[in-house]
Amino acid sequence: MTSNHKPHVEAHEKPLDVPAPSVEEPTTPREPLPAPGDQLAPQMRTATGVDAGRPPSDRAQQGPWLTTAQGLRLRDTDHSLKAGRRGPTLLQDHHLREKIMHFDHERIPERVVHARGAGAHGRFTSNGAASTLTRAEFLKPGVETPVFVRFSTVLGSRGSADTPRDTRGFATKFYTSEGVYDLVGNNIPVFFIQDGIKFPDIIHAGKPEPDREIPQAASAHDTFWDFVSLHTEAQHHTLWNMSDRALPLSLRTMEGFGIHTFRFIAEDGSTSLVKFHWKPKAGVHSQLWEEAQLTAGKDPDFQRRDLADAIQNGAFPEWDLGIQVFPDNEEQMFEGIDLLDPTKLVPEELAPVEIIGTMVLDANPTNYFAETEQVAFHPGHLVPGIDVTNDPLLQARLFSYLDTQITRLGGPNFSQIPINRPHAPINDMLRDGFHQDAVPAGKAPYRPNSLDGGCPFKAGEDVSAFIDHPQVVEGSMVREHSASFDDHFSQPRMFFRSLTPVEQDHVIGGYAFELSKVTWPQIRERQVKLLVTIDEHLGTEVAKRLGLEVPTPLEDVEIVEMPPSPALRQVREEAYPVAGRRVGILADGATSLTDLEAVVDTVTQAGAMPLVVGPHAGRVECAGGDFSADKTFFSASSIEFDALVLLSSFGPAEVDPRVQLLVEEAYRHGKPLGAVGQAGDVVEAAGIAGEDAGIVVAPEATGVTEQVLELLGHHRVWERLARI
Ligand code: HDE
Repeated sequence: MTSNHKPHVEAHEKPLDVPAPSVEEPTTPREPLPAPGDQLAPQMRTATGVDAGRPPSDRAQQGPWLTTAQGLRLRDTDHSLKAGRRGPTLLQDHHLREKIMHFDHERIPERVVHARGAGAHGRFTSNGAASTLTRAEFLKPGVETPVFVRFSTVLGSRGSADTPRDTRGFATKFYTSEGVYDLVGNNIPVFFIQDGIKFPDIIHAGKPEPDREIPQAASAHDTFWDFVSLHTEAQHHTLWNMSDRALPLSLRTMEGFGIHTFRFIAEDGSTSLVKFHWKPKAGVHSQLWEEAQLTAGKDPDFQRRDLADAIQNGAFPEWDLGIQVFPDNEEQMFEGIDLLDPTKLVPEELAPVEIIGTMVLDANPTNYFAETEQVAFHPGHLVPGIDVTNDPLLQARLFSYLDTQITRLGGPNFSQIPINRPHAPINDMLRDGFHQDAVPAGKAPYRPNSLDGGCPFKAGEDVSAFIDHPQVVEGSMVREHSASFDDHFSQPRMFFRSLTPVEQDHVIGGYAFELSKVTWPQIRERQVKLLVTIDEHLGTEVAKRLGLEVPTPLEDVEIVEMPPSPALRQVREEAYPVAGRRVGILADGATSLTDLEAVVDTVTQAGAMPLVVGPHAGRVECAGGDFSADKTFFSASSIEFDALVLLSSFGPAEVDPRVQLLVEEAYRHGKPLGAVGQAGDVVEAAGIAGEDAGIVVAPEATGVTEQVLELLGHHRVWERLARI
């Protein structure tokens, strides 16, 4: 038995390629430390897109000495220049002035929506399946393209928690050889509004109320429900927001959707309409509402931390990119579904998702502000072979994204910020403006010219120019929408009826929670009427929880009965991979080290993350040796684990109340629980029957762990939840 057993490299431990800090302040001058191995910075491209052939670390601070922004070496930065030791500070203190001036301006406006986000670098590899449909170079077989992804919540401020009930943004920047392509999507396949002109309305309604600026990052308040209950087209997205999709467990376990229909243009000029889907290899998993609320308090950075930890530990998140393909006909309809209406999805059973490539996120950003905060996405960042459609929501977005960066990033040159620099040569005739990083040579930033030898020249199709699709347009100028946009109920009904009973219960609970926070009964009544119209069971159950009479459905609403779409469920028959999932292993002085090692090995071999929870930090003496705890009974919380294995009775007389709480919560949240030997007493003390679903009590550690991992493949013990 080894006494320096290290069951797990702690997720929060610094990566091994960074030297450990000394206890005393280091005083010997040295060059800055290299960035940790899990981090990547934007490639060294010039402001005009050229590979500078230098390491990205050249962007970091240089040299061993403290300097001013001008490179002047400084001897002291702790004392301002004063007239005498106790005298006033002198106006001539140029160092104080520079330091404070810069600090005073460190903040920029947060994004007006999607302010809270986390980013990562990676690469996308195309399998070529789309290359017959689009001439986009990065979708040709085997082409690998660097990407930067930013995930976000929508409503909360930059400092808000990661786990509110909300839609998540899923924005990907592809640095292709033909220029930047941005796929700016969400984790929900439909949107609240059909026309972008209403975006300020839905966002004003969802953001904190303007008088008291509450609640933060929450839709459970009067103005949100006032708007959506008066606005029937919002019902579909709202229903998704009340479902488990709005409570993703991790950014690694979310699907992504482009929502709008886009147009692919092939080499031969033929076109097709497509919808984009990101499919996570780790499966689609969510938190329960109680877990999400606990998490917001215990660890508001839960998802951001999870993403960074996973990448740091080499568990790189992966998604397949897929497309649904539709004929590009004049109606732009498919099986009666309007492809230009962003409140509608096309069930996968009608149009299967064809995989066209895979994305791996394999590096953390080096600097949050420089990269994740300053990255600027835009649905109008397109490449040859991909074009937009007339979806009126998408059309408004094409205005908005450039516009917002001017306020947020301080001028029109934001595409020159390192994270936004294309990996293709730029010759744009755009000049000057705040923060101009390029140094344009020549005299003639206009066309045609002869003074600069005619450069830049117009590109032809042969050199992959972007050619606007010559779509035929006609019609009178009107502020109206197409009649096919009027159906607001068929798809919410189809979505609700596609869910399993336990998922439907969560939706009912979501509505009941949110509407119980609404102060005006009139708004509740109005919304419940819409719910009964969507589905009688949904409306009746929510009405019951709100103490309302069940209203009659809206009259004169035509609903098309659509068959359920099992692809929309998260709870599925087949098991998901357990790689990257977190197994809490509770141990103390009475634990046998052999058992502990067996559990850690079994979990590790399955690709999951073992996290040892012990009575105190540092080394814990136990039966047969000692171990080091990743987490402690006083700091660990049940939300940090997807399953638990107990390796002691945590006595001697009564079970440690902190362990009991962990076990009770994990049980309540439907998590698989394993108890080895004497640990069965803990299960009993928590009032849980040993033969209950998802409870494994047995004498042998490896066998218990294997069964727990098998249960984890289904994410939760669903039959247990159905009863709670
Ligand atoms: Fe956005 N949205 N949006 N949006 N959106 C922004 O752009 C906007 C919409 C989405 O990580 C803003 O740079 C309008 C749909 C994501 O940096 C802003 C409309 C979808 C992100 C903006 C929509 C999205 C944004 C704020 C209605 C899913 C975060 C800061 C016409 C397909 C990107 C910024 C990031 C961000 C406007 C609707 C996704 C103001 C006007 C639909 C993922 O330009």
